[in-house]
Amino acid sequence: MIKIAVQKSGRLYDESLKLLKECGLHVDNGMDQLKAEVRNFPAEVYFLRNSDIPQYLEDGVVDIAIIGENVLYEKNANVFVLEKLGFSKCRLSIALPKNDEYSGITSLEGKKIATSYPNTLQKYLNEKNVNAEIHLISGSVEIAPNIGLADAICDLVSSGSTLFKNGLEEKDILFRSEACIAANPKALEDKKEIIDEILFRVQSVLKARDHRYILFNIPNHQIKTVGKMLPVLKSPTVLPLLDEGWSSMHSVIHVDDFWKVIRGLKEHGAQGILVIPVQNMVI
Ligand code: PRT
Repeated sequence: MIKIAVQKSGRLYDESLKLLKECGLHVDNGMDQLKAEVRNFPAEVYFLRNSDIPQYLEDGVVDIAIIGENVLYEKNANVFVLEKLGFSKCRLSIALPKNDEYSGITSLEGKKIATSYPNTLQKYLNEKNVNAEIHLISGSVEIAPNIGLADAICDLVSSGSTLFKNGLEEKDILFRSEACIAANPKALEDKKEIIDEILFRVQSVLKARDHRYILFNIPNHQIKTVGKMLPVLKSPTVLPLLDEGWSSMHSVIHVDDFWKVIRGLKEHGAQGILVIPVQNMVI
């Protein structure tokens, strides 16, 4: 039995449960439940506060967790990051009122900085040999300069709209973060097989999200040329059509190549191009 922690409610909750579901884990979670059984896998899911997860993970109360890297770094948790998950991307940044002078972190020498991330900020200030006063706030950090509580803030930014609404400007990035799967070091040894199984499923789901299955009809004389344009896993599948002189080609492409490939296919006479999401990808 493996114990998996996810955030109880908040920004990581939906994507975490979606990922577990796509990995084939059916979580029986009801409202306000702290713990849920997984019906078809030897696992229990614990719904915890994001900020508490690093400690539970380090203490071995849970074996693995879906958590923001920023929280692990802040708590200096003795755990292993097994896989970055590509969601809840954000950055921990220094921001100042829009018209304030800033020519690097040394501009904050002797100033007051409000943050919920004192350890990460202190580490950064130490690296840069800057002495500044850290003012710890647990929420709504962005109002601190407006009410005279601090000269600058150090907070998470994703779209930047909160900073904008509060007349602040992002000046420096300390840390880039995204959701990840992290594990307790002892669980990695004791429950290696089951953790490997989860990781294998997660990786195949993540890979599939980045790829599309495409199929299209192509005149036979273009097969070789078009085949070279497809950045495929091995080699595209080619099947004859009933109509003489035409074939159907099938392939898997990375989303980053998508528009370039589609344009090329059309230029070479491809017709009836179908694009299908890939559910799982095992290479
Ligand atoms: O209560 P609990 O401890 O469970 O939750 P929490 O307060 O730590 O959680 P939550 O749900 O706010 O955030 C969970 C995780 O989401 C964080 O630890 C990050 O890893 C990640 N994340 C991604 C963010 C953001 N983006 C984000 N934008 N966490 C917070 N924010 C806040 C930021 O603090 C600021 O107030 O959103 C505001 C800025 O957003 P933009 O889009 O206006 O720039």
